[in-house]
Amino acid sequence: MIVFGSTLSPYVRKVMAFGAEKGLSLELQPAGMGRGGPDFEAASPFRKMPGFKDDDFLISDSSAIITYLEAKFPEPNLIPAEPRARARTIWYEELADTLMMAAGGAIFVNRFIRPRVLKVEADPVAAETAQRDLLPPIFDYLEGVIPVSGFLVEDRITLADIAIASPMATLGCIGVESCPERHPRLTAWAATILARPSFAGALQKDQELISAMGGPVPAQDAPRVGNGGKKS
Ligand SMILES: N[C@@H](CCC(=O)N[C@@H](CS)C(=O)NCC(=O)O)C(=O)O
Repeated sequence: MIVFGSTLSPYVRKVMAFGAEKGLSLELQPAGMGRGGPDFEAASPFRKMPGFKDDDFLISDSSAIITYLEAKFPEPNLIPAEPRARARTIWYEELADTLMMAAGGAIFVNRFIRPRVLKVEADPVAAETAQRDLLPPIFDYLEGVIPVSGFLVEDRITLADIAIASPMATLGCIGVESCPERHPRLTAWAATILARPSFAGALQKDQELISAMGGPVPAQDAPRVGNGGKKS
């Protein structure tokens, strides 16, 4: 099975980590932002990553791919069957894919993708606004809901942990992390989830790639996430 894209995209990272937690071997082929080939374009008609191929089956969108993998390889189950746990798992996935990605995307695109990859003008104010105003309320919320078990749902690894950890991993690659003083539980949870083999290998390669490309453009005036908007 082939996943088209780059794990710098949290959507791609989510699919790769989900497959790894299931013990699947998913081959990652570079695609997106001008790269790819006929299979990627057939899988992803709007050229968004991830695309996916399993024999003659082609599809895109991380949630669609994960739905396919969960149905085809039900064990270990990563989307709970119990109705409330299942709904909460999808809530966390949606939180990651929508609100976290809106905040994280503005930061990552303007500190790394535009200046270092595309080499076009970036919008540092959009990045700083997202870091100051959009990310802290999400991190505050997560700080309040992470159970002592260290897993978001059913006291075991599920799609919920994988989905929320994925954008945090990408942001961590450019030095944007939760503040351990304000978000001790979230910070410890993220460190534990991202140390799992399903994340750790790709993460190290992504960090090396970002460094090799010059690292993120430093924030001009950005506060640490969660220190009340004060400069660190
Ligand atoms: N809802 C989609 C979102 C996919 C998406 O927006 N991917 C971004 C990368 S994070 C992308 O391919 N951007 C490149 C582009 O728009 O050309 C999913 O869950 O897979």
